[in-house]
Amino acid sequence: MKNIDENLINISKTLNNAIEVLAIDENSSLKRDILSLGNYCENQNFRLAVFAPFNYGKSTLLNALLGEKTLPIDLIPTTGAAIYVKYGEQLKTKITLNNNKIIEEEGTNILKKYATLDDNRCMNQEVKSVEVYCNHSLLKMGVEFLDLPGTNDREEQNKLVKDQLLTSDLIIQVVDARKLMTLEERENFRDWLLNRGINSVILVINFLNLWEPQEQKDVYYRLRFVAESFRSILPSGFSNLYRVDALPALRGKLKGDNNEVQRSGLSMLESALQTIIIQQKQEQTFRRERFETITRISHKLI
Ligand SMILES: Nc1nc2c(ncn2[C@@H]2O[C@H](COP(=O)(O)OP(=O)(O)O)[C@@H](O)[C@H]2O)c(=O)[nH]1
Ligand SMILES: [Mg+2]
Repeated sequence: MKNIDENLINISKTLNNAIEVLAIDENSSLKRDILSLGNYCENQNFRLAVFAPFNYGKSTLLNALLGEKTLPIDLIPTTGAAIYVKYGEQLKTKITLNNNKIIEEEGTNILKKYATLDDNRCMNQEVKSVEVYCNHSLLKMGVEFLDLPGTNDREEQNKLVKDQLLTSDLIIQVVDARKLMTLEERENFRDWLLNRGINSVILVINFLNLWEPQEQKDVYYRLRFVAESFRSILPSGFSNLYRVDALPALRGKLKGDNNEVQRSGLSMLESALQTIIIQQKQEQTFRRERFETITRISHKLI
């Protein structure tokens, strides 16, 4: 469990009361940021989010970490909601609609109906939140995964991703080894994360296995150079760059083939994540810094 800072919760409650009294518009950025603040302070779990354009293997990577094909993956833009994956004994999905109706179902089939994009690549407007409960050791430690839509599609999805990044404790930015981080991705990394005070970021290179062995070394070396130019703040001694071939990793997990999982790079990421999360959760000032970041952003909007 993470240290919940009662002072921060009180400040956030006061701000929430203030926006009620002032009857601030439902859709204003200020109201959204203050709601984010409350959500961030009260969430007892450590939230790990994935961030990248669509089709970079974000959902596949989370499935590989989970060791199950839990989240929807496809060649077309798929993830159509912020999907929180939390600990539960049985695999179960809970959908909360905007009218506060709750739909709960065993398994994850229901995600297709409520949490994937429609034929026009739009999100389901009825849905308020999507939670999946899974029995997994990392989740049992008080971690939750957050699967997000891709960033290079529609403005509505971009807005959702930007809000969700603010309330995530650690972010994995997935990089496609075939593209070496486009200018847009580098700008997003800077503008959506670092410039907003979100510094706990890890880069994970996917699709490196599609290159020849010598080319893999060159691509890795060039991405190492890019990763070093970003000031990620992680516990000392940890790299901010990992290589994971997400699909082979998932296949290895599904078959129980440890060698394949090892070769895919997943084992190395898993052990780094475990230690980084344990250390960050012990850090007293961790939440406070992000709280200050969110209030600073809100302040600029007033
Ligand atoms: N060949 C290959 N395909 C992958 C890999 N990772 C993901 N994919 C495929 O890429 C497509 C998009 O993956 P998905 O996880 O839905 O991407 P997302 O939009 O970023 O969540 C799917 O068809 C995956 O099977 C990989 O490591 N190698
Ligand atoms: Mg996805």
